Amino acid sequence: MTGNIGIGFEVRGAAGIITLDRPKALNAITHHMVLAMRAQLDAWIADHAVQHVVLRSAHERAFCVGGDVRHMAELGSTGRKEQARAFWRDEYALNHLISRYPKPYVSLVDGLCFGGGFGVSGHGSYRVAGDKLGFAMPEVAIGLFPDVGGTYVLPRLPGWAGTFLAMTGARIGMPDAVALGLYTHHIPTERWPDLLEALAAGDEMDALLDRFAVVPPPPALASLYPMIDRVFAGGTVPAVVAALEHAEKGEGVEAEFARLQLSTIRRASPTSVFIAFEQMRRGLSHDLAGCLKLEFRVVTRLLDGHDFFEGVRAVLIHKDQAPKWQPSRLEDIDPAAIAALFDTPLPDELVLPE
Ligand code: QUE
Repeated sequence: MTGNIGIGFEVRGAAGIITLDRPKALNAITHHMVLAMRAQLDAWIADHAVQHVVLRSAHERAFCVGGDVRHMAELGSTGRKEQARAFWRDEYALNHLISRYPKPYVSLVDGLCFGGGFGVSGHGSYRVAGDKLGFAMPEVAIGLFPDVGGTYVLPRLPGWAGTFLAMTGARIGMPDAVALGLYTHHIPTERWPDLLEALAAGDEMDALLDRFAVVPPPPALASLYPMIDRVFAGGTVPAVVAALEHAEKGEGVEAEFARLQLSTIRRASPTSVFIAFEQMRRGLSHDLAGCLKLEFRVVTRLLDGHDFFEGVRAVLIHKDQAPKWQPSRLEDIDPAAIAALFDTPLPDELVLPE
């Protein structure tokens, strides 16, 4: 059905079904996949046979681990930055279309869902989490930042959970992801074939999802959210780091959690950590389109920088996990330079429909 292009489309009864199928790259989204998905979604708007849309993965291990950043880094480092920018332009426009799609749009998400995988699922009207969901916005680890509308979604999560997820790239499981509202329903993965059948039969999506949904187990982080809210409310990156340094001196699960988050933040690109923090500070003042427009400015500027290429090299290509960031320390980041990444307009800004 899906051939070798990484994505397949099928109309089954009342359901338009999109299947991500690029197993060797854990469904990392290529420019081709973005364009094919866009064209199909546009066509299904006027197709009266299609009552609702379902996005799923062909594989258990991953829903989608993000955009095809390896290829973007290659394009950017070999004189083809405009091709890389065209990918992000089209990806963000797809994220935006999904947020305002005129038919019910549900993603069935199990396994890994990172970055760009959230971009094609998280803005839809319904988001179903399976048992083995692993959600993260891990871009700070590769010198990027939590884009695809992360600027919009993450600061709107309860408390300061979004700032925690953005600055650390922490991976959370299904119960936490549902508790935070990233997903609207938990439906056990073994029930998905029946769910698809009912969607194909034309059952109304809202009632159907409620009928299949079950209550998730307690979130792993439940006891830590009060601490997360205290620490990540810090107001500046140095204040958050100082709060974590204070918390790690204690004992028990909170100190252990603080140590883990500190080591994660210190391994990440310092520039990316500051960008992620700035996204959270600004996101509440913009709608999704405004947030995506800011992200397009930032990603464009990062193509002229160092850390994105170094991060992809160290984490995804050589896998030495030893990126040499520039600047290398959080102390060396100039907040004004970070603000300028967001504030400086481009000659060719991302333009999205009203
Ligand atoms: C952060 C990311 C990505 C990531 C790892 C991060 C990302 C991405 C991939 C990825 C993984 C496996 C592949 C591939 C890409 O990893 O966006 O092609 O085979 O796509 O820490 O943002």
